[in-house]
Amino acid sequence: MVEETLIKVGGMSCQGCVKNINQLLLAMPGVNSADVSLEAGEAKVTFDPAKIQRLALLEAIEDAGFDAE
Ligand code: 9UX
Repeated sequence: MVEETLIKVGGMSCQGCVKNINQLLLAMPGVNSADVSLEAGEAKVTFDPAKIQRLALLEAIEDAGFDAE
């Protein structure tokens, strides 16, 4: 099962931030894909809800020093 969610991400200043967030999301078990946009200030993530919760995605982004909601 795959669920897609859109997360508002605040605090990204350059494409390095985008790359870092993309990589940290993809490294999480249960995450299938991550598409982070600096311009939109958003991350589109697909994940398996049986393996990971949306809240864990937000927490990982926040732990990296960004805002997520
Ligand atoms: Mo760019 Mo982001 O120099 O954490 S990587 S601001």
